[in-house]
Amino acid sequence: MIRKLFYLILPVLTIYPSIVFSSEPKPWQLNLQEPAGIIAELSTDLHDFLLIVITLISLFVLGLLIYVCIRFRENKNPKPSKTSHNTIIEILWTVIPVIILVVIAVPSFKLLYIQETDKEFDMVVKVTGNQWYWNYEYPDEKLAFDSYMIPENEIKGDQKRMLDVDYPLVVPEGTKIKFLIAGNDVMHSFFVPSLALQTYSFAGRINEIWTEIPMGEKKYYGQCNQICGVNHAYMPIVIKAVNKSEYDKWLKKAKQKFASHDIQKNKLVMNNN
Ligand SMILES: [Cu+2]
Repeated sequence: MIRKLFYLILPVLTIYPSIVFSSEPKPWQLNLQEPAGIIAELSTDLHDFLLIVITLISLFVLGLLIYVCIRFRENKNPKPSKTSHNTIIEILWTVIPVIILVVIAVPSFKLLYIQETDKEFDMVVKVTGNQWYWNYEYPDEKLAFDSYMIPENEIKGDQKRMLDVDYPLVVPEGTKIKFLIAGNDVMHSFFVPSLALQTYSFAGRINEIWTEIPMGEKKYYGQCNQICGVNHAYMPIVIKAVNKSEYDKWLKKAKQKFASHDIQKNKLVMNNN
């Protein structure tokens, strides 16, 4: 009995940590990833609301089509009407969609406003897209490093194929971060679904986006989602949230490890463009 119970719980025990401590796409996933932070939560709410609106409209149109097909079929309606105008219906099919759009606009503009207007951040991270890796820069810490995908034949332990990287973007939990997204060559896109981050990375231009990393140690997985060349599929993004003391420890080590990285390199490239 206990043995049976153990085998029943075993898959849950092995899958559980990856559910709790990371946000990544799951096999056969249908809906959005679990939202993290206020922007992602509001985006998910808007998505769920729109899904209801779209479903109701689609069902209504489908119902009308079925009704028309049956009610006005040739053998039931041999002499078709020659009506070409109906003022009441024309007013209705103009006014009702306008009302629906206004109802959709309210939560949509609210979300846009929050995304664009918040100006208080705990830290700034500059992200630069390259063919085919990301460069992360902490301007306040004078720290920058490259982040490459771990090749399939070098994956160890619970590392995820095509998602884990050698040096993730480490951030402290419970932090509001402003991301400056730049590019060095072709167009890339910085996309982390669970944090609702998605912004183009262009050369010679800086895009801004912010997110709030919630409390809790967790890995947030993302990918470049702008087709950018042969290795487009091999430049994943890992944002690793750790607690404050862990972050300070990491920062100290990283400053030594990446001391040789020339933080000016990206700036020069940006200026030349
Ligand atoms: Cu890319």
